[in-house]
Amino acid sequence: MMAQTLTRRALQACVKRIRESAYGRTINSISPCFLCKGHSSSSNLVLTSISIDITRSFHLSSSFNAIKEFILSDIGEGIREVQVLEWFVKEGEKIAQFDPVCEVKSDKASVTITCRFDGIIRKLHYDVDETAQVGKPLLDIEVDKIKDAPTDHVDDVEEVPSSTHQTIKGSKVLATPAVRRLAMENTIDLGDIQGTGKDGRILKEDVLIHLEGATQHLTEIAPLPEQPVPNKSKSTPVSRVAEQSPAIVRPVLGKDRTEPIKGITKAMVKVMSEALTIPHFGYYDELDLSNLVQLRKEIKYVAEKRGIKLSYMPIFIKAASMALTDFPILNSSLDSKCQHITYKASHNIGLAMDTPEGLTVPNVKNVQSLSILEIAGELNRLQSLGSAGKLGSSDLSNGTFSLSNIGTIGGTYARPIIHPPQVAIGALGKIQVLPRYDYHGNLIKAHIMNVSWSADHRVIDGATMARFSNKWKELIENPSKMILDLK
Ligand code: CO6
Repeated sequence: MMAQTLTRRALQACVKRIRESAYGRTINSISPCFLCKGHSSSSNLVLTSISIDITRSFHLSSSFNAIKEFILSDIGEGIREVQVLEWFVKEGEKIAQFDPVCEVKSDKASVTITCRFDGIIRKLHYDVDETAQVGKPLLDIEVDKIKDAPTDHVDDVEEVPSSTHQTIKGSKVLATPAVRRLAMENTIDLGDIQGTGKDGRILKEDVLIHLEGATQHLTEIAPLPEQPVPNKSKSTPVSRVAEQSPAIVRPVLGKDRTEPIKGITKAMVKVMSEALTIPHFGYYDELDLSNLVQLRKEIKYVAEKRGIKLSYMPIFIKAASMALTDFPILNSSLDSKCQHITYKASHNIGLAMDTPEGLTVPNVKNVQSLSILEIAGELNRLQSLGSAGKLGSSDLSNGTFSLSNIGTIGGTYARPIIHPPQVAIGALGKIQVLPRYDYHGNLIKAHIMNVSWSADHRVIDGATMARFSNKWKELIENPSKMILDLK
């Protein structure tokens, strides 16, 4: 056996077979013919080189009894919980590092979670559709005890320069800068936390669990609001007719259903509650789209030939970007304390999208440097992802201005709600053929669309909104004027 040589490929195959057969059970002996069966002996790689692997495989199987909790790590963007959409694994199944485990959906995007260990799935902590908590176990894996799972808690593998070690209560607190930042942002003293990482290192999960414990404690001690006691002594006067006629009892068909708010609705609750703090003002106008309707008829087929569906939306979006160039304050964001306004360099124009899961607002990035056809292509991509419920967080984040084309469904005017931290949004009504007078006073058929703007009155005034709207309207009503400034 020692003298036999194998090709590198064959060697890898051997190791793989040993691992596979050793996985999850105890191997007491490995015979040479098992190893060498079917392999050529033409290479210069000596079999002894895999003796370590054999031993490792042997140990791997014999020590497959450490159950490790796979904690759902921080996904970022302040996401604290996710909905489990699909499991890719079953209890009792073997899994390897980086294999996909499940798909989860936050209020922002879908994410595929991959495994951090080699092992056997022992327990899935959630059913499909249940809400999984960040920082809590997602599943249990039986792992190799001797293998130190290197990618466990990716954040915590980060090296911390010794100078950043903080001395609390006479002892060093081990934590990565990210964990320290998280603790600092939540005014948590790291000395109060017992680290569960290597050598007592404090992990992000430890901070989150500590934080959650504190929140729970607060909820527990908060007094319940006093309920008003109904005054039974006062009787409501009822008419004699009502007294005499018996109440009509109608059969109840079905029963009430209460379900948790989740997914996109949850995001809507959050964003709209935040938007309530913004003093909105509205500005409305009417546009004659007759020229644009004619132009789109002519260019729609050209786009189609290039595999792109061209609706009006890419033109509305491009015109908005061109107008924003003249009114950059409408493409800005306001900080939560209203101390600073940031003029955004990119025109990332969000569009309200009606998807099977509800309203979502992906955005087309850097519209200022895209052609109308490129915007249309991007819109097509976002629409197909939206209808499949697969929009990613990069598509949904960093929008700087928004448009909502509710006219595809119906309606004329609307009152759109600003998507914080943005400062303005426009809602577009249905394009209708209506009678109007032309420049010479003749009655004509016109394609009319209404626009309803909402802006944050803390930083935007009505005149600015009106001037911006005029500029946008001029471009939409006279699309040939757009050509001059198209980039
Ligand atoms: N009127 C009439 N017809 C229209 C309009 C308007 N305003 N806009 C587009 N269309 C046409 C469009 O040209 C297509 O016609 P064909 O090209 O001849 O097939 C057709 O309607 C369908 O367009 P489609 O939806 O495919 O594409 P479009 O690029 O126009 O819109 C979208 C994309 C993602 C904006 C749209 O699909 C959508 O989801 N709209 C609903 C948005 C929504 O739910 N907004 C409400 C947010 S909450 O704002 C809010 C204040 C409240 C009301």
